[in-house]
Amino acid sequence: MTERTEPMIPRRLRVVDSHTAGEPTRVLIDGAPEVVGKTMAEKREHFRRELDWVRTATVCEPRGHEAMVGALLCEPAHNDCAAGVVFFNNVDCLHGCVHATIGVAVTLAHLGRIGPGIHRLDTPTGVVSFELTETGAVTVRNVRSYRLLAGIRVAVPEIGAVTGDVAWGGNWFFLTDAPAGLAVEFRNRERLTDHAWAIRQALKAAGITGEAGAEIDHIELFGPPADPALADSRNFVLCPGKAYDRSPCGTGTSAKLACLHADGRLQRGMTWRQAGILNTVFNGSVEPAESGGVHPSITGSASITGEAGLILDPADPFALGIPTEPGI
Ligand code: PYC
Repeated sequence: MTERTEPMIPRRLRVVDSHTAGEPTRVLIDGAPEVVGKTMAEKREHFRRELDWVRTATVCEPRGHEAMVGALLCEPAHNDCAAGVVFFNNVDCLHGCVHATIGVAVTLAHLGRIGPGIHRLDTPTGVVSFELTETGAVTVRNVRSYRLLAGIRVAVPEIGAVTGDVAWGGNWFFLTDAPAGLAVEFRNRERLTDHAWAIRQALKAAGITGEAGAEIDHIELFGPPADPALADSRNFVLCPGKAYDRSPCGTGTSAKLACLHADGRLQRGMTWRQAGILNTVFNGSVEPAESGGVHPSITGSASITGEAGLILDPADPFALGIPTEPGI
């Protein structure tokens, strides 16, 4: 029988906080145990299996909150990358995360580890490159994004039939219009949450998934922009832990770009301005990918909001955070 050893829990984790278009990112820059694996996907699995306490201590209450996304900096699997990164939230690891990639870019610049130019980041969904400009804007060239299913109808209890697309943008999304009478506006965030959550449960009950049975854990609702001079569309994105994305969601915008391209509505050289629930905007464009779908580029910016040492006091009953139930 193999003996299970208790994890060595450090007393202090160093983090840099930022927000990208309103959505927070907490970058873990020091103190966490090493994540092990030959690929970033293996490192993510090691983190999920062995180091879940790092996730809960970093982004769950009492130090974090439901909307906070964590990014653990680690050794990249590809040595031409500036860093490796594993993204996580209040309930689990994410596959990819574009707003947090922008947060990581601005954090690395804040720490003096990179300057303006093009850099590569190793992530569990593949190598992502980003360009940091002198003004602090960041353009992320995201992983190949594509629409898997178009015009899928799902029966949602107490709502009725909802039709939408299933697409990959670095996470799995179901994209649909918000219903008549439910405007995509901040004041409606609780009703939008309930609506999106009901769709997510209905997709699960109907066995509608992404590729290889992957759960569709992000729901994206669309409505007209508040100001058509500033944006082409406004979205509300419900994330896996039932927090809504304060930003327009970069992987969600990538999924949207893939659908627009598949519908012939967005070509190379055009810009799609995606507003989020706070009316902040990501600019998106596409390069068609050889194997189908697109390579999206997403431009946004992030502001540093803090630098801290998180203290993990063994006498604190909540030293490792208050875990959120995945099923909520
Ligand atoms: O920007 O890709 C994104 C994202 C995913 C979840 C929260 N933000």
